[in-house]
Amino acid sequence: MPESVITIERHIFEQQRKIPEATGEFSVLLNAIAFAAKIISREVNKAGLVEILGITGQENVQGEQVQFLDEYAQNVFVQILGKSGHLCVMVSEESEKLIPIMNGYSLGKYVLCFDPLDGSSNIDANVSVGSIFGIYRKISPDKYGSEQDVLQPGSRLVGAGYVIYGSSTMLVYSTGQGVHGFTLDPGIGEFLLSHENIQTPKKGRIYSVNEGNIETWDEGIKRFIISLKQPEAAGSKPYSARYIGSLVADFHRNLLYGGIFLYPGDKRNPRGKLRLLYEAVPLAYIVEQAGGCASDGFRRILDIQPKSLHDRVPLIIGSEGDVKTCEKFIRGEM
Ligand code: FBP
Repeated sequence: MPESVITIERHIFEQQRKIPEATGEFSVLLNAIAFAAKIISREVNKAGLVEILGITGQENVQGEQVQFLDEYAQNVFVQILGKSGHLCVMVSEESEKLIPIMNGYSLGKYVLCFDPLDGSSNIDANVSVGSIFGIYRKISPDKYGSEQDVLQPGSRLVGAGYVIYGSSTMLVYSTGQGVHGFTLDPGIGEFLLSHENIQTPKKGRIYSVNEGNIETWDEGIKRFIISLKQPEAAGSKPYSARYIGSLVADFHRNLLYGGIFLYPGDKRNPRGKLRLLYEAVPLAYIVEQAGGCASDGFRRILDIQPKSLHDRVPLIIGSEGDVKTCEKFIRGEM
């Protein structure tokens, strides 16, 4: 076995060793997330073959149709992470209320915010989907976790990441010591280190936005997107438009190649569509660790104080140079 083969378990353990006061609890939690991702990946990969495509007929707290795979992924996270013994409470895109730890299972000092299956409206078309997660430390004195423990600004995260279920399944995470990507080798069922210390280019060549909404955008965003199409403004040749409509897939591509993803607020939804706690914040943590930026056009995403579990936030995320330029257009400075 070549020395360079590093499993995610070993990597997490080596990261832990760099923190003298670490107890190992956090490592167990991260490994539980990797285990949940393997199970979800197995179902996603064979989705076309088994009765798991399509909708349940239920609507979630966002008013969206719940896909069978959404429900499946939600249950996998709740069962595996809820029984890990290291969480005091969870919040998910698929649950209106806080998810308490099941009776009979020990409580831990961490809080998990997650989107079990992001981009799920793309599943039936076999388009890449993902899971997103963010981890905080418990801050409230109560035995059981509470809203106070969940409604913390992203700057208090102790770790975050996402899983992309695409041509291969990858788990990308950070605990504040760089961003590392692991590819699942289905043959041995192991996440192996494939992208160490990911750094995103300072400026990209790609922009990702649903231009179908252009008529409802503010002037600043409109002018920014138009500027990316004008070679003289874009610095040489125009930026390329790439939009999958699956946040994790769009984010992951831009993280590796450089570029900017936008889901701005608009006249219909001034707060945009994406959720702060379990979509924008974990990805903002990752992009900043990789040398990029994330803002709502005016504020750093990680500085925003959440007010409720399912807050929405305009999201502008990606290469530093592109996000900063976009902010200038939004503020009318360009
Ligand atoms: P969920 O599937 O988790 O609700 O995610 C929302 C999402 O599908 C993102 O993945 C994606 O970036 C966005 O909505 C696409 O929205 P739109 O179809 O309005 O462009």
